[in-house]
Amino acid sequence: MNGTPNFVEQEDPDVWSAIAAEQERQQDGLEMIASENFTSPAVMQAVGSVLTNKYAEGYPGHRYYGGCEFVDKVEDLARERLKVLFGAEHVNVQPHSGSQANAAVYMTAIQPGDTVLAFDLAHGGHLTHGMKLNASGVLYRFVHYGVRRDDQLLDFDQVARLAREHRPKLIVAGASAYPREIPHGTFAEIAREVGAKLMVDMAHYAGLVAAGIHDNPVPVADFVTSTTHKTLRGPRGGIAMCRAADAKSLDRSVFPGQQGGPLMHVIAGKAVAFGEALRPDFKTYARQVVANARALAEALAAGGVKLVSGGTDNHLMLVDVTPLGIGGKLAEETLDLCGITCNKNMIPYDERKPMDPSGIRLGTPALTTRGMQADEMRRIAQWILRALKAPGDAGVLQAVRGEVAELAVQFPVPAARLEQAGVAG
Ligand code: DSN
Repeated sequence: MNGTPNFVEQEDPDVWSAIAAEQERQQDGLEMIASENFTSPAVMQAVGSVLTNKYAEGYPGHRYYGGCEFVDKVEDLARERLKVLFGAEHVNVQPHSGSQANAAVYMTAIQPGDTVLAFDLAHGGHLTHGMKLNASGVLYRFVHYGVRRDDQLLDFDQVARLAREHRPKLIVAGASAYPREIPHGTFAEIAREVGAKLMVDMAHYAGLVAAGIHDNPVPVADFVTSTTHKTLRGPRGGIAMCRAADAKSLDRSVFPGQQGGPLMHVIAGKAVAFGEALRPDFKTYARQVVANARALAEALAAGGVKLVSGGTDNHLMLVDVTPLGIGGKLAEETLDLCGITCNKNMIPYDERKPMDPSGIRLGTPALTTRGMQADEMRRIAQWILRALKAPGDAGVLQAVRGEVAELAVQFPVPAARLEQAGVAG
């Protein structure tokens, strides 16, 4: 492969310079956005393959275009591997994103105007779970449950009470900023009691489920959706799963319900990623993600910040930075200056505004992919604390930036392997 010409660089230096700068940013900094990860070089090559040229509306064996024999094979590989990974009866690998996977399940399970019970965005939910400006909130009548004020854990008394009061057709479980394992069986019991269907959006923790270290919602939920690019470490995209009885209806809701032609190059990347997640070393990776999150959380808490729910048992934590006398916006900007990327985040019952909330969200999936372990997490926690305790001190921030760079260089991102092979990353 050495010496493969870089066509982007040769033919479009403007685009290439942005790609190269992003590649450098990913290598030189510490990516702690909980929903991000680094795919393998194999996934990147599959996504950058000739499959991007192919239209394949329909499903394997039933396409609206000729010449689909090879993309059929790719989609079948992705479907079969995904079924094995989660023990699902039926899977659909075509959703372009988690949002489209969720929209397809809504279209399958309920009618416009129906009532849905889901996790409040302000407590850690997701905008496709009924935020009023999202299509979900426009089309359906969402009612939201949250976490308890005292321990910041899911309030199942409230879930049950709201379910009995509103008799939703669908209950949605899953979160994008909840640091604890979600007991899907408890949601299933409440759904059964009120005659609702259960959908679990496991986008954030799908990789932990695949590795067998978090509760698998597939046996108890009617529908399970996910993205493929977070802890699952695949290309950017979505998936939806259901029981055999709903298979036809779900497939119709994805295509033609939500989308036209599937992104076959991304589906190839999904197939490769599912293959990787089936290997024993993915379990080791996922266990390390959780161990790293715990080490980071303990070191941060010992240093004077508050953690929502007191800690974490998954890949992320929500850090209330207000005990340090700052808000989430300044915390995000300060860490950015140090080469540590994260996002400001509302904490439950936040009295501050979404654009400058009380917290930041930190995750360990991407750093763990680079090979970092608990020792590195403890060092990073000290840098985070030093920076957040002196946000206006350029000297401190510069010193932290230097230490971040020294650590980063020791842990190459997977794309560096493509670069070494002479392939544009
Ligand atoms: N935006 C994603 C996240 O950061 O959690 C969820 O879709």
